[in-house]
Amino acid sequence: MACKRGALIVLEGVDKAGKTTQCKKLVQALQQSGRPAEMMRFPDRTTTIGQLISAYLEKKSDLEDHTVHLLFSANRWELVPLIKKKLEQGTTLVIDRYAFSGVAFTSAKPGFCLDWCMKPDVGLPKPDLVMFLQLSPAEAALRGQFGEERYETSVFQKAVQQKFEQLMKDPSVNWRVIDASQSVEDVHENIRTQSLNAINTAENQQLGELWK
Ligand code: Z5A
Repeated sequence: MACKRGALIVLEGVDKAGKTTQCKKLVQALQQSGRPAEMMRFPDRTTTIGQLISAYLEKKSDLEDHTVHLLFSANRWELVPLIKKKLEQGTTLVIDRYAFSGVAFTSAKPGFCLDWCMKPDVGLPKPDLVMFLQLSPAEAALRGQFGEERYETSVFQKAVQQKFEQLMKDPSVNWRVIDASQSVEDVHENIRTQSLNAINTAENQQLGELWK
């Protein structure tokens, strides 16, 4: 009998919402319950393309806005063969940011529309579940100051949040909004429950194509 595929689970959210913390906890919980699971993150700064992106985010280099958008997308596409292989092998992938961040961050810049920003990511493996970790700017501020990287200002983050809200209206994507203001454990419990449902459903479904 062919093995059941793993689920593609994405965590999105505003700055400091706890995405990385929760991705790690979810992978650990799934593994401890005997389910194969691994974490990935975008941008993946380890590849050649990822290093260009990393230098841009760290403000060590400047890139034209369309160019960097396409690089973020290319960074996802270069990992697609690995993503598909892992899912086919039955491993659930928990991904820290995906195409939704790509669209929300670029379309928050002047002169960009959602439609153009979505195009390069059309056809990527479609997540079985996208959880948006919701946190108010005031609560995020309690978790520390913004860092030094590009995009880490409250004005820009507010614009990004509005773009995420537009993206979440799309019924073709299985969105769940998670209250990220609760304790790490309470947020985890919510995420774990949603993820187990998605894993069970994905077992009997073909992997979809995003925005197609
Ligand atoms: N970007 C883009 O432009 N285009 C794209 O296509 C993609 C990304 C994929 C990558 O940043 C940047 O690239 C990002 C979007 C853009 N720019 N910004 N801004 P990154 O991935 O390297 O880093 P990040 O995603 O910005 O990380 P983050 O948002 O700052 O953090 P987080 O992962 O959401 O949170 P955390 O690291 O788990 O937790 C933050 C702190 O809060 C930490 O001290 C925790 O201990 C604490 N924490 C976490 N949960 C809680 C709870 N529940 N209560 C209290 N404290 C908590």
